[in-house]
Amino acid sequence: MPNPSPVLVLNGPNLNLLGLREPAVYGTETLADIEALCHATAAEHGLRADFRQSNHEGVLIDAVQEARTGHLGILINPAGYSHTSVALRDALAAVELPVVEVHLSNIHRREAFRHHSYVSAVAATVICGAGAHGYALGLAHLARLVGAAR
Ligand code: CA2
Repeated sequence: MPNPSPVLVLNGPNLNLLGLREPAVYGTETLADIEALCHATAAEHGLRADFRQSNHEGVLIDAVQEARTGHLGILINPAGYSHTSVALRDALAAVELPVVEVHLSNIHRREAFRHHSYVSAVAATVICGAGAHGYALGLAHLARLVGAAR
């Protein structure tokens, strides 16, 4: 396909540290490995992954708002902001695009403060505990939601 439609793949704070620390919790893959997986999976489904990471809440919110013009959907790992950010949740609700939330770890098997995500109520789908493969699952499902799945 010459010009595949973009989906936003957005990664929250500290995910730039993947593979460097806490491999027992988050696996050994780096964020660059996950980015390569996302590019390959998106291409398999006729999409293009616009892959980003930020440690800053406002930068993530700006990216969500900007996705309204030109992106078909959003795959997001909000990381620590899952459990704290009403503002990120509001931005995702306002953008009116299909949202898939992904977590590497199973947040429900971890500390109680990770059991609630503000994002989940505005996500079509939530995937957790599948490690990096969760991104591939999430993109395949997002392709279905936006009508691009093959
Ligand atoms: O399991 C996930 O994907 C999380 O979204 C990861 C977040 C955590 O706050 C969520 O509860 C669940 C943490 C982001 C990565 O943090 C790292 C910290 C140290 C080393 C490597 C990654």
